[in-house]
Amino acid sequence: MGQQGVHYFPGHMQKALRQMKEYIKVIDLVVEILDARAPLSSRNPLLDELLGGKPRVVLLSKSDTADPEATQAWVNDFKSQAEGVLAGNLTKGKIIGLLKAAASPIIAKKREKEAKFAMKKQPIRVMVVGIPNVGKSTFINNVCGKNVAITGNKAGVTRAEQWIKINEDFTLLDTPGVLPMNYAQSEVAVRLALLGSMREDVLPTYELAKELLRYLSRYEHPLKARFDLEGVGEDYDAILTAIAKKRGLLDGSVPSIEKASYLLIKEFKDGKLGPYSLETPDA
Ligand SMILES: Nc1nc2c(ncn2[C@@H]2O[C@H](COP(=O)(O)OP(=O)(O)OP(=O)(O)O)[C@@H](O)[C@H]2O)c(=O)[nH]1
Ligand SMILES: [Mg+2]
Repeated sequence: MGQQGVHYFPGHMQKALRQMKEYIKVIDLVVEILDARAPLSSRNPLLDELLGGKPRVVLLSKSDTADPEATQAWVNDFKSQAEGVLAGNLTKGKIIGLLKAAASPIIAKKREKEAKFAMKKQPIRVMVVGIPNVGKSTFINNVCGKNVAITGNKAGVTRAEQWIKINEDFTLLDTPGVLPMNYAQSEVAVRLALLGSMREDVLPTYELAKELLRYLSRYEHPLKARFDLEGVGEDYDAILTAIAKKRGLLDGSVPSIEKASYLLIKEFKDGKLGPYSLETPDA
């Protein structure tokens, strides 16, 4: 991998950051969503700056696709940095109870103030932030109990902010995913490409697949069952060739390492390979 950093900052992100700077003034709570498979790489220091001292709940999304031990370690790790830390599968189960519990001190404070000044009860305003594809819109749909925000497994689905009133306690603000401007460490960009949070062409597909295999090699037999890799060994080309054979991915009559690389990355992104993480707090 080259030593050069990666620069990637589309115009809509610049605009989103500007608008979030305005909205933050009226926000009571920030929910920062990070991908549980790489919470550190999916943190955006630009957002840190912008959010200042606002109360924050960190939510590790896609925990169903991450190594449960690593996720638990991350939850403990983030506890000192936020009002609350949650982890979950945003496509299943009910998140609203968790959000309520995490936000209850903030709601109580607001109610106290409203009572003191005989003001009408207002929902707290919650801004949902994070880099692209971590599940911001999915979180909002989950809390809302119906599909009000568009979602999709690629970066940049949400292009503009959207307020959504949930109930008398919550109004949520969906925001477009924003990435840091530069990645001094291209390793971070590689992880984000593997999560589908960044354009994939930071590296050629084959190189990216090899990086993924390197991450997975921390786990015992990570792909054996899924791709029938009995006796294939640890050589990356041999693994990719076996995957190509298993799935009938050919170039003419030859197993295609390129197509296998693409498939492997896609399945990881979709969380189909198994619960594997790219980062642990102790690494
Ligand atoms: N397995 C799994 N998939 C999830 C989870 N949360 C979100 N997804 C999927 O991840 C993809 C991205 O979700 P979105 O909600 O569109 O992400 P976003 O953060 O709003 O993305 P942008 O609008 O592009 O910034 C979708 O395919 C979701 O179905 C989760 O907890 N588990
Ligand atoms: Mg979105």
